[in-house]
Amino acid sequence: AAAYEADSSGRLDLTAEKEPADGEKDLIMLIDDDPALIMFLKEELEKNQFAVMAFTSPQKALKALFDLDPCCVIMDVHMKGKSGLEILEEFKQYIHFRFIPSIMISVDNSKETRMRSYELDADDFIQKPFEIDEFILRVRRLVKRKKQLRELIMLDELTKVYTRKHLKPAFERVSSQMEREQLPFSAAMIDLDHFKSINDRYGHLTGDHVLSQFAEVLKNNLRTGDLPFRYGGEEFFVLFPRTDHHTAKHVLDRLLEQFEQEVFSSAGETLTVSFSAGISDASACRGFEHTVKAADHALYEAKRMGRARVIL
Ligand code: GH3
Ligand code: MG
Ligand code: MG
Ligand code: MG
Repeated sequence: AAAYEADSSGRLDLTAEKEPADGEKDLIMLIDDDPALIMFLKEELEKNQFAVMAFTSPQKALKALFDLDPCCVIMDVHMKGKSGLEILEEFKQYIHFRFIPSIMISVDNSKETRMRSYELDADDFIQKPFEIDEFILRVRRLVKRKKQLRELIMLDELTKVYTRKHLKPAFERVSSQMEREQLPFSAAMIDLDHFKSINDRYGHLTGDHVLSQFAEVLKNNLRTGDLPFRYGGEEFFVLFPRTDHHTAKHVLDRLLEQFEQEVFSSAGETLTVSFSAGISDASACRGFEHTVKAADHALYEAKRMGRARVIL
């Protein structure tokens, strides 16, 4: 994020880049079976303000991808156990992977390997050994481009959560993944309370501000693998992979408590807002429609019982 910092003469420097805190750094996933190369790359990438998670085992990397949401995946083509090209194919199963740049690295610069990488839609192929400054530059530009593209295509402009058209495909992918791994997963439908009266009393700009602020608090309360969507005007849907419905309720109870403490001000008045939510056990439901229906039904119960609550 750009920071506007005054220099010693008090002038503002609009180009100054603040060093991001550790938690805000873009995470790069590095997969290679050569520990020496990993050490070297990790150090160089960290010097360039990236956070790095390195894996020597492709299987472990594949499992971790789900929770990490990296900004870039760099992987070796030839490794023990599984080839980088096989992993690339498996990574494609994940919803956001389309927008995570993948860079293949290899001493094997044969035309066949390069062709296979590009066929599998790798974003770049870099032969080892490489010049590190050029390498960093290639990583940087891919990360930046894919971020812009991902935001433009997938996120709702006002709230910066996924748009509704991505919900069903995401559900199908998560669902088959959870079935394969025999893990529970849950879903929630959230609806802001008395939102029409907020618009009516304070105007649509205040309403918009409340919506984007809600989405911000929502994202801050979710874990990396959780997926938030804008379902309709003031309705949101969340997929919680690897989460049973009691845990999902706990997450939303905490979110509600936090959101109710947000104080908004408009035209000299202050207001607070609540939401109601319904949770469904997606692993026990029969498919997407059934899961939405069950969450919707629980939401209806929450409204009926007086709003500002989360119902299973
Ligand atoms: P309930 O507690 O029963 O949910 O009442 P409600 O007023 O929230 O429900 P209702 O569905 O009647 O109203 C939803 C309102 O949300 C109506 C619509 O004008 C408003 N809305 C939908 N999208 C947007 C938006 O993007 N910005 C703003 N400011 N308002 C929006
Ligand atoms: Mg190797
Ligand atoms: Mg509504
Ligand atoms: Mg509402």
